[in-house]
Amino acid sequence: MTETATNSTATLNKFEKFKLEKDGLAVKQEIEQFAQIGWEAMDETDRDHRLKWLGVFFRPVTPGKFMLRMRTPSGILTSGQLRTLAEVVQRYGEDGNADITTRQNLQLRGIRIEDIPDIFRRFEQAGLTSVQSGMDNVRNITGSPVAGIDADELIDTRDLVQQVQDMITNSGEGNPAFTNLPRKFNIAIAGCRDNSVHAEINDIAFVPAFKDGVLGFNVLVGGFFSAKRCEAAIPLNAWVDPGQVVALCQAILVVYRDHGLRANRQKARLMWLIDEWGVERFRSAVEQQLGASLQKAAEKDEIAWDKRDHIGVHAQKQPGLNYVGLHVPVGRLFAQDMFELARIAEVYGSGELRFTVEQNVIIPNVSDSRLDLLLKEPLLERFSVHPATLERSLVSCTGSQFCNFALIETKNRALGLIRELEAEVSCSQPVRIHWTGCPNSCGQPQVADIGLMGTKARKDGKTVEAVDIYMGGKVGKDAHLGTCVMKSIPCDDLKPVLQNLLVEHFDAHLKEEAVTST
Ligand code: SRM
Ligand code: SF4
Repeated sequence: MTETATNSTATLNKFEKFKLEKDGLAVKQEIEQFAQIGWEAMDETDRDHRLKWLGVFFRPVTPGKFMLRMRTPSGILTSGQLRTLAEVVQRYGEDGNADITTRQNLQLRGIRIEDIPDIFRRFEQAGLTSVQSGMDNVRNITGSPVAGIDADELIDTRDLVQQVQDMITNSGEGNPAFTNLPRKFNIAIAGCRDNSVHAEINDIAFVPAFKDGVLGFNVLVGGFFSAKRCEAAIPLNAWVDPGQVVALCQAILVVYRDHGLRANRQKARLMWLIDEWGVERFRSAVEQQLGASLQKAAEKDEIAWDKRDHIGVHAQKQPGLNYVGLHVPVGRLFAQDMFELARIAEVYGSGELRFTVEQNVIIPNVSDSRLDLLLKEPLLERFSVHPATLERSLVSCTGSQFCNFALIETKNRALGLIRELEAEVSCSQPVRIHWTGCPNSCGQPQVADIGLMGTKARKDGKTVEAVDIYMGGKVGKDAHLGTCVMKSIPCDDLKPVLQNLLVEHFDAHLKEEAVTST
């Protein structure tokens, strides 16, 4: 890493200092020792921060019970891998469960540090990795959840996503070249027509585009959410052939690693560097690093559809085969659910499963003749192929049950409230309601029709859990971010407010009203 004028050692924040003292990935060699001494005896920086380079997250809310964040490129797992993860949750996860995340990924909970070495051995045998999934690393790389099976896809992005992950993580071994970025980093590759990865909110996004009759990608850069600022990605004015995707990611990461701003963690995401330099200078620096000129962006991209949620039964591009999208309420899974999903994928499909950024699961490759039986499986009573209209599009971050940044409880409240609303309001169209427990925006309220961001408010002289309300997020074609329209609504007062919004903006009717008017 070179030191730029903006990044002199004197101005380094405490995170930059501890990264310089010892690379995050170094804890890989110490994991057996941590397991022996236990979490209470560990050095605090190793425990609270550096372990995240291995995907192991200390949870101050449940001290001693860690969270394990996997990497599942494009959200794809085999049934064998899911079974391994189910065994980990069942055997090692005290009060364990798992959550499907907003990056098509899985997080396991209730894990003890004593069990990590054994768990990592199991991961290795199963071809799984959790490396570099937290802190100043590149997060799980998202791709279309129906890549390779989508009847209307343009580019099958599965291999590309895997190759980018392999480049960044040295095929899961860990790669010191990219373990000291200025901040977290998100990459998405869309080969579909509906932008099913939320390209606009990634630091680098590839969207399909034709240039002179050749199919490749236009490149967007700098999209991010943070507590201080949220920005949609902007065009890099570059078009690349699929064969250049890995090299371009590498070049951008090197430029960001070596020149990204490090003084203030609230101003360290890629967009801040692009702001400081201007996109032209940034593009030139990337070209220099790449050792080649970038072609100008194609005039238009091929994102022409509204975003699909992939729930239900859909014919694949392979004749006679279908993918079946199951709705997993707020993404929460227990070990038994994971075993069942693995079994179902094997019995009815090809033994593959895929997660979506809406925190749901897809079973691909189900033949026409097996569909009826699959649809009768008891698990589908809870993980439905035709969920209730409002619950269908509900997304929620972790919230205060496990996350110490949270200002409110999210998942349980989100589910409880949506079921009450569903009983009282009839809505003919899905409304994408996203909950996020604090301004970090992991639940992506800015992409939602109605986004709910946790905050605190005063009510009757007391501090209570509340939300700021966002509206206007558009996904798919012409995606753009929603904005805050109401502030500090106490959660206890939220139901009538949401009812009004649904009636006024989404053509919903109060059920009582509907009955009296007929
Ligand atoms: Fe996030 C930090 C959970 C997607 C922005 N996020 C956290 C931590 C690690 C905080 C912590 O240590 O407790 C949360 C872990 C809680 C837990 O126990 O589960 C957490 N983030 C999540 C997940 C699990 C939410 C979910 O329920 O799905 C998502 C995991 C994705 C994955 O598999 O890797 C998750 N986080 C996101 C997204 C959405 C996305 O990527 O599309 C964002 C906004 C997009 C972005 O990053 O630009 C997001 N998370 C943040 C931020 C704010 C980043 C910033 O630049 O300021 C933080 C705080 C930080 O990094 O300092 C954060
Ligand atoms: Fe935690 Fe806040 Fe992210 Fe929710 S949005 S998971 S509360 S950091």
